[in-house]
Amino acid sequence: VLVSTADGVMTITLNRPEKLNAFVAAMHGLLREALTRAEEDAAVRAVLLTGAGRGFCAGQDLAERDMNDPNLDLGGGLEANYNPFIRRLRSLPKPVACAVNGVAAGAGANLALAADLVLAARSASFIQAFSRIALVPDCGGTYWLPRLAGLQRAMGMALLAGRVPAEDAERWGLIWKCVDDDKLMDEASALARTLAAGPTHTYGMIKKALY
Ligand code: LHQ
Repeated sequence: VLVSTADGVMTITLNRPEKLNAFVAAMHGLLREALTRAEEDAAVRAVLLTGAGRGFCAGQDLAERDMNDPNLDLGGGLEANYNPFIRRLRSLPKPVACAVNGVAAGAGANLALAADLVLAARSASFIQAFSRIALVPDCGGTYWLPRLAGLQRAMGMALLAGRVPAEDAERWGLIWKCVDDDKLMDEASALARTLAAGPTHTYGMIKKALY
């Protein structure tokens, strides 16, 4: 995970591009640290989340877990790592933008959708991949998907686990905006800087009120 701060914006980049930034255990600690700093450091007035390489995040690294182990405690991992991170993003009293630079699957899709404003590259897509491996959507998906996109679209995404292109995601209200690939990072940085220049305390209250 790469973390840098400039112009009031903390940029957090998931950085395992060769595995489409799939989550391994070490990433959770680094993300926790970054969010603590984002919370505490007055110089951070907005957060921008993105991924390195051609993907945003392919969810949990499936090679890290033996999915056939009958004693595997996936719920424990969610409670310890994923769910607190999602809740902290939502409740951070500063705005969080996300630049979805490529495919966002499983936990990766719902992490992207946990940002306050989501931009996605036209070539990016969202996959509720969970049911492909006999899991229920996690990381807030069952709560947020029907609220963002409506119950039928949420149901279709969760049951069929298909790829939802960024343009559909925008049309469905899953995300704020779909932009041309070569404009994504410029637009996302401009958006994050605009947020960083705004009334941080008020933004925090707006988030609280809307959520
Ligand atoms: C991966 C992954 C991956 C490891 C691509 N793991 N290597 C679960 C358990 C516990 C707690 C929390 O919550 C969860 C929720 C989840 O996140 S469940 C869902 C997990 N994710 C998936 O099921 C998605 C799996 N990935 C895919 O279906 C494809 O990779 C997508 C559709 C995302 C992208 O396809 P392509 O663009 O064709 O890329 P690729 O499949 O060739 O992937 C590139 C590399 O990344 C490849 O490695 P390799 O060494 O062969 O080049 C993949 O194995 C690796 N990779 N996702 N989740």
